[in-house]
Amino acid sequence: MLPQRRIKAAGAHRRFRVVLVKPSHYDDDGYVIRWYRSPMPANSLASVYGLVDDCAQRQILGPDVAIDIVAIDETNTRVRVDRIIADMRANHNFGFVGLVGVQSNQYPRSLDIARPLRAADIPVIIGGFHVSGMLAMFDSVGPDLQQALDIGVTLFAGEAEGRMDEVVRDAAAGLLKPIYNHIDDLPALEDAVTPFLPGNAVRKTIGNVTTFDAGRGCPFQCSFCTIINVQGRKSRRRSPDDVERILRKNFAHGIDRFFITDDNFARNKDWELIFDRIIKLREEDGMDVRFLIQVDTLCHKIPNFVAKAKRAGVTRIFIGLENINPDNLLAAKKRQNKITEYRNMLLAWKAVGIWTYAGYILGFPNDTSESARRDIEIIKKEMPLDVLEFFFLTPLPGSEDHKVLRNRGVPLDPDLNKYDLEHALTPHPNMSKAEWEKLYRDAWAIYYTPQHIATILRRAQAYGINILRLAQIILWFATSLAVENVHPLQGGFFRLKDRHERRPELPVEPVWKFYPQLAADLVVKHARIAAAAFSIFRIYRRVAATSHIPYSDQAMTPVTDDETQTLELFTHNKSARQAVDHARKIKTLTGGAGTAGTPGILGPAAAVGSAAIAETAA
Ligand code: B12
Ligand code: SF4
Repeated sequence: MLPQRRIKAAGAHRRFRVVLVKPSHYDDDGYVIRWYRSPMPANSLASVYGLVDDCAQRQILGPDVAIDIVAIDETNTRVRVDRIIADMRANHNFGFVGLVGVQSNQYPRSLDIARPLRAADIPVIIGGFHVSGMLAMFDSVGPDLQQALDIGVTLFAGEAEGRMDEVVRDAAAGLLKPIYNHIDDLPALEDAVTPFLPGNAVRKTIGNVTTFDAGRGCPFQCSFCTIINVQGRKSRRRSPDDVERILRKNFAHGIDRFFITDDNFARNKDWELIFDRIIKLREEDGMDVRFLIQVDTLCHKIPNFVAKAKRAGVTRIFIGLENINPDNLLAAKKRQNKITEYRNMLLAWKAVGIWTYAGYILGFPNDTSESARRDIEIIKKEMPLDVLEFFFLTPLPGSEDHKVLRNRGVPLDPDLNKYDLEHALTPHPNMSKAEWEKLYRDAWAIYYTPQHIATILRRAQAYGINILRLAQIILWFATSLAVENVHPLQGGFFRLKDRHERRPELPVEPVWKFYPQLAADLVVKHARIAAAAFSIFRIYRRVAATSHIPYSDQAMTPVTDDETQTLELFTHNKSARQAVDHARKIKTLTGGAGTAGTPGILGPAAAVGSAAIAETAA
């Protein structure tokens, strides 16, 4: 029997079964990436679960049909297809299996789960970014989506808020359509159903952290981005009442840490109303809730944004820094990222004691193996960043880059399993595949040296940040790739592997080979983690012992006008120097701003904030 949530329905004599699976994907050896504990529940799963649960509560199939829902996150739970088949068969296949939030890299795994289910005549629906991204960018279904249609899988593109009744009713009537395409009709989120996951699904995560989206959409136009083509460029958002409901519901269950998954919370049009509501919950109702949010590099220019984020309990922010070479940023249409603002922005967050995570993309057209290494060194020296994480520039299905390359006939790696931002998938003008891959692996080692870990902790200590907690996160980011061979965002606690959970194209390994190898891997990996933990803990102890000594360095120095002549960030190449000249011209045009408020090249926030955003978002 599968664990499930039974909705009480007086008099119900039939049960419609919905099994929701958030699939994982295969590692480079072909095994499903699965952990004893994953870091946090998947918001996609919670959103879809909430919507089906809402159908159940409203008894949309009539008072005599109850809806049972099972939620399985494959990153922490083994998907037993045989059991799902047995369970469904016992119920005369009255129900469906939903493969939820399927990313491109999870699409091959999803098809592998779907095949035996379809062979047993169980209705299967796939939704998520791969299906939505492909149908958003192309007029016809390509060969990979066709594979799903050929085995009778239903595809769902777009968002399910307001559309789940139709899907559930069609499935119950045995009339599922091949494709539900709502990509051009994005629903409003005010008063949308609250995402929800039952206790048994949340218990397999670390504990007191969960995810929710307060809004969707981003106004910018980065060419590698899928979000704008799937969720749109207009801000759609949940109401502050909804957000309060989500927070209270979780808080009542002991969950007080949240990752707000909006790709750009700074452009959620109700950010201030939402922060104000959370500030009230924290300051008047005593709810000590804390947040990680994602923002853009101009967010510090929005009046009150940083200050209110602090009061609302934001302790960490994630920024898509992406690169420090303006030519690369321009090539990716990331015009809102101005290197002349980076230090202002980071220092604004640091001044209120908030940690910064930044994503850095390797393999933009102007990158060379040497320039990227030099750029990381510049960041270490001149930018007050805590955690830096690296990605390959990847033409993700759903992005403009993917569409352009495909239309031009550029050879793209055909294995969707690799579209996880951790593989080189296209030819690069300045690097061979091997050089690019080496650069990616080396980048982590170049950033997370013992010396630089000490510097990050020293800086954080000077800003009043909890450095023991930061040291733990650094351990996670510094070791994930080296030890587990996965990006930290795909990581978890204690890797689990089953001999049979392997890509069907690869052979099942014999017992005598598989288990000794698994045991040896476990010993080696845990020895390496222990050694890294010991080394980082020693660094932490050394730094903590100097807490009484004031610390400052180049990265922490407040922004000055003349730093454009001295810092390598602004002088390392021609395009950096041109970016500085451009910023100067804007400063002159906007009336010499920069003499008050946040100092620096572009001047105080309010003076040019909205103009800069309008310029870049246009
Ligand atoms: C939060 C998040 C994470 C979190 C948690 C995972 C999660 N999904 O909650 C973490 C940090 C772990 C993460 C990691 C990764 N992520 Co991520 N993540 C996101 C983010 C920001 C939000 C996801 C979300 O909650 N969206 C809101 C939900 C409601 O939308 P949705 O999933 O599309 O679901 C709706 C519809 O699609 C539909 N639907 C979906 N499923 C189903 C099923 C049925 C039956 C039906 C009817 C409808 C339906 O209804 C839903 C409600 O409207 C998205 C970007 C984004 N804006 O979505 C990236 C995103 C999904 N991630 C992405 C990637 C690449 C990754 C990583 C591979 C990156 C890496 N190398 O580490 C890893 C993979 C790890 C993993 N196991 O998922 C990409 C995927 C792109 C693509 N084409 O595949 C995205 C789009 C970001 C990007 N860079 O473009 N991620
Ligand atoms: S800032 Fe760029 S990458 Fe980030 S969500 Fe917006 S368009 Fe996408």
